[in-house]
Amino acid sequence: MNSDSNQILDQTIFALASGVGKSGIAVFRLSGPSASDALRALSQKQLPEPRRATRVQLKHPKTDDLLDDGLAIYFPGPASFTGEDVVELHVHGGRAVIAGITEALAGLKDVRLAEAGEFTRRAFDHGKFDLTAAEGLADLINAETAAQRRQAHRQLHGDLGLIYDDWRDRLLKAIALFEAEIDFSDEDLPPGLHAEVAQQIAEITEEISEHLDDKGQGQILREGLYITIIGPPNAGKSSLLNRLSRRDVAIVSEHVGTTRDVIEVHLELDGYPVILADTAGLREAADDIESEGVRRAQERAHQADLKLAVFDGATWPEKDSQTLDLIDEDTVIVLNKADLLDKADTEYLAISAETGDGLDVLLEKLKNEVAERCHLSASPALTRTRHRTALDDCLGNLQRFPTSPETELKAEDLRLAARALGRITGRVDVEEVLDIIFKEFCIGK
Ligand SMILES: Nc1nc2c(ncn2[C@@H]2O[C@H](COP(=O)(O)OP(=O)(O)OP(=O)(O)O)[C@@H](O)[C@H]2O)c(=O)[nH]1
Ligand SMILES: [Mg+2]
Repeated sequence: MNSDSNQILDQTIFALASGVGKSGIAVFRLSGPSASDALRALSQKQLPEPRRATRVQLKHPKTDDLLDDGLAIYFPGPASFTGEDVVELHVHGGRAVIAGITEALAGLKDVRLAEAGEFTRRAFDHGKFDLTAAEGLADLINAETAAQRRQAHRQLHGDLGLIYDDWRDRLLKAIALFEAEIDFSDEDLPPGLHAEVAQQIAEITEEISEHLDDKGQGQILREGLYITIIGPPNAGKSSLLNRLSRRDVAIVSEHVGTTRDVIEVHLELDGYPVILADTAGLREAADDIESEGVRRAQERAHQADLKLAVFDGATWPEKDSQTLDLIDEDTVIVLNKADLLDKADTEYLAISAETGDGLDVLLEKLKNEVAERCHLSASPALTRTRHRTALDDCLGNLQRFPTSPETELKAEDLRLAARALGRITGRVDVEEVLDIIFKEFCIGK
């Protein structure tokens, strides 16, 4: 996007806000100084009452051609989504209607098609919300499961931004105290200031560390939990993938070494998003292709949040070393082909991908494991690498603070830490420190 935002904000943008393709109703949204003029041009009438759905006939301003009969809503700025004048047109969702209105709007002076994310960008530019809320909005639109939706709502409503802003505010206050120490002689300042700054920095450091030490739950919930099925060839891994996804996705055969590529399916387990992957059977490969398959299987196993190791009940108690090597505390182990098992094994869960035996128990176990790894915690969770990177940066500076040798360097540590936090919510102006000094202290007398 062009960064010359002053010039950009003079322009009025529009876009089809509803999905593409035929639909009962389609919604166009316009935002900017000419939004109301555009509505007048198409409806050939005075503006409707603000925020009230009003029936209008929309005509092409040049040809007078009737485009559609629909509803218009006018939201005068700043009380609108973007903070600018906004107009919504609700029309019939036919291709020709949409094409006609698009063409009519694009032909108006100072009106152009919006770029991706531009409405939200304008809302941010007008202080409607911070960056984390904008990201929450994007997540809400992309949410596929109930838990993702809840997390996105929370972020959209500013819960996450509040935490980051609170740390930043407290940090700015600590900076103000610290700079006061530098700038003013001891007699002018209350005693114990130095200890107070150190104390506050220690508290913020502790809270950020805790927030970062979240095992990636929020991020896993946003992006999906990766479960990889591993095991020796022919154990029934592909059969299990098909069972769990209730689809015939992967080829199943009695041939040893059927699967070579990694096959992924997206599932929802108790509202949590899961990406389940089937992989090649682990063994000394017979050819180059299988060997590549085994390499990919191992790579996927290492990247997985959770592994599902499948042993073959027909050859039990044989356990191959390649699968054993990959098993760790993030692994659920099952014994497939329970129907062929000589005698029950009490150590592992026996299932049958063919008959469905034991699958409900396995599903229950998987749900618990998934919930543990991406459950919606009581406090808003870290959801993006962008936030994590900035928080790591902030924490690094805060941790350096106590050991930095000079006052000037210490002040710089704090300023960098505050700037890193500001990057998350989109508040980068550290000059605010000065305001705080004057507001809170009246040191200037
Ligand atoms: N009796 C019995 N046979 C099963 C069961 N599950 C799978 N099979 C059979 O076992 C054979 C291998 O199944 P697959 O699902 O292809 O096994 P795989 O682990 O994906 O095998 P590779 O892709 O070669 O590593 C097929 O003939 C399946 O029909 C089961 O629970 N019981
Ligand atoms: Mg397979």
